[in-house]
Amino acid sequence: MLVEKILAGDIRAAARLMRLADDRDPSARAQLAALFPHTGRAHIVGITGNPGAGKSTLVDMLVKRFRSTGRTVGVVAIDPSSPFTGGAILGDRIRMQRHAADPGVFIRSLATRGHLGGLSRSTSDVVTVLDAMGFDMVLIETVGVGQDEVDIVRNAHTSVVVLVPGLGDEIQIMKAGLLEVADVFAVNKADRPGAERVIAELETIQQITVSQAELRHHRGTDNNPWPVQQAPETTARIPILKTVAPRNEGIAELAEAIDRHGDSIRQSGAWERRERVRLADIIHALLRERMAAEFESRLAELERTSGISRRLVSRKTSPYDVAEKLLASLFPPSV
Ligand SMILES: Nc1nc2c(ncn2[C@@H]2O[C@H](COP(=O)(O)OP(=O)(O)OP(=O)(O)O)[C@@H](O)[C@H]2O)c(=O)[nH]1
Ligand SMILES: [Mg+2]
Repeated sequence: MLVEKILAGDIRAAARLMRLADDRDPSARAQLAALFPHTGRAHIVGITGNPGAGKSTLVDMLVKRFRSTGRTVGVVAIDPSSPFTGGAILGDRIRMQRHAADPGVFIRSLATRGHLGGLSRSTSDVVTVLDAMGFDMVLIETVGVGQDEVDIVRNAHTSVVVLVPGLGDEIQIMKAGLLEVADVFAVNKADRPGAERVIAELETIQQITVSQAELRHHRGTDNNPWPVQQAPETTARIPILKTVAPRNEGIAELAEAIDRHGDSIRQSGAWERRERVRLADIIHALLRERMAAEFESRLAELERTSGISRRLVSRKTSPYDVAEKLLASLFPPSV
């Protein structure tokens, strides 16, 4: 059984279950369920920002920093499918190689999947395994573009949004809706001109957007069946850290800001609220995937037995009727 091996810290068993889960192998579900009671301790940190913002370099330095404070670190790198960053995966591998011999570090890359929700589902599975293995920190690197990736960032305990000077990148980030999920800002490439301007801009918009992430959890979202009704506590300003990742500048301070945020949400109860939303999202993703697969196979069956596509085109039936029929077959009316 992979579960016992994983709980005993077997890296190869962990990688194997991650692969099975990513392939949607039916055997993975029971094993993830068996690991679940052993999870809930890891501090899950999302690192997001535009392509090339320096996320991988920051993650690499954060890994070093957290290791030096005695903590173990799991990394989930979501390979951007963007053509602009095609070479990034190889670069990341080389950069990360220095951690390869360290059993306190586990790095897993995930490819962008076709189906909506597939990527966040795969990410959650990897996080479950890493958490069960006892990794103290789990860092998730993603460009944060698209619903799936925003969901991943949203579901971290702490979201670090990486901005860089110039090119109006900060505006792009705002458009992508990432600003409101930020718990910590890192203004990276601070060796370049314009870092102060980005910081000034962030400070201005902060006054409007502060605690949006918190509010969202109180208010509830589409994906949150468990909104909390009481008024949000007054939240601290979102810290803004200046970093020059390749020179290891500002990294200790960034790591500290991440730790402080973790401590503060643990104390305020926001940690638990975030967990509720995160776990509800996993249920959603599982249901979406299973339902979609089930409907597809039943639709294929209809095609085989009654040539449904031809009947649709010739208007003998309608998409509305077919959908109703499939629903009724999956959920027979109770008597
Ligand atoms: N000048 C400067 N360059 C940096 C800094 N941080 C990262 N870089 C460089 O920026 C480039 C991109 O860095 P990555 O860490 O790969 O950026 P990324 O955000 O992970 O990129 P993708 O994963 O492709 O989206 C690399 O050449 C880094 O060396 C910084 O603080 N200052
Ligand atoms: Mg990267």
